[in-house]
Amino acid sequence: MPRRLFTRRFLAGGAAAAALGPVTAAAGPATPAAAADGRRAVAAGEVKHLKLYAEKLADGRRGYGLEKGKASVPGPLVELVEGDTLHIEFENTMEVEASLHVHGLDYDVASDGTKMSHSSVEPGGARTYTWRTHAPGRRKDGSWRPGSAGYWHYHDHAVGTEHGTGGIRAGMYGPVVVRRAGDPLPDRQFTIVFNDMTINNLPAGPDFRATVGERIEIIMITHGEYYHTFHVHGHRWADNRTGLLEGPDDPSRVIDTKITGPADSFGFQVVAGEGVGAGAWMYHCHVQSHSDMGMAGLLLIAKPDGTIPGHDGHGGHADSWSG
Ligand SMILES: [Cu+2]
Repeated sequence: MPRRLFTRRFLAGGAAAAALGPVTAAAGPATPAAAADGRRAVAAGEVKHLKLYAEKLADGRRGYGLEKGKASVPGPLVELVEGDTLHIEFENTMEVEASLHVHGLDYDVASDGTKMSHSSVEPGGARTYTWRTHAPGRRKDGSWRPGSAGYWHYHDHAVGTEHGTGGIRAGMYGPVVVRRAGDPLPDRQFTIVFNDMTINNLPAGPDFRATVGERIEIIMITHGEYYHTFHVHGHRWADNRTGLLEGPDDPSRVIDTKITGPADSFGFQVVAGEGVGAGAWMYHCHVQSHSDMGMAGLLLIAKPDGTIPGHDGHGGHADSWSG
């Protein structure tokens, strides 16, 4: 059952990508050649609108959704390019006060989404939250102002306690990607959230599917009470804003594990199976007791003919994805 819910989450995320960002490949079929086609983010200073519902799911989890009855954990992926503004018409369908609080973007305190700043929403109520983004540039004093680009996230800040601890624990969180003009666009995007001892509030890590050669983007967020070590098998990335090296002299450290704590987020792009080929490539928390408790899943990277070496498609984690 949780796997079914996860599948719905993935579709919702794809819909969000199509509605909000320049990336439409996230939800649709991608070809192995797509990673090499050089698609890049374009800055257009767009003003975008989104409807977002906070809902209680049938299984007791809570989440955000683009349509009523379609809430998911994690919530829909929000994608912007530096210079974009997003107005979110937020509706709280739940029996308790809820909110929407974002990391990394610009917003007035009225869009802070906390009880302490009086910007949460009562049961059955609605509120528009506005998120802005900006490109980097030089300040009048000569210092350099960073842009908004990055792998960020949003979450509830009101359910359960003054700080939304119960909402986050129940699944009220989601990914935000802000790109810089010229950033390469991915073929597929996967959101992985370490929340206490779960991944995406599931009893065992969800599996993700891609094809060798596709440019996949992983958005990694941490919530809850614990620190974790995120690790992917067979793939490495640069420990910088995009996960990609700028050139031969880029000093960014290349890694395949990253320590992450509550409310951290990062992301990166890799070419699926580059130099290692298709396979059932694990990703997991490398704190050993955490992986033993279920914090492990698979990147199922298929050959162009759809087969996955070393993976039994009739058992194990992949069942929810076949069919
Ligand atoms: Cu862990």
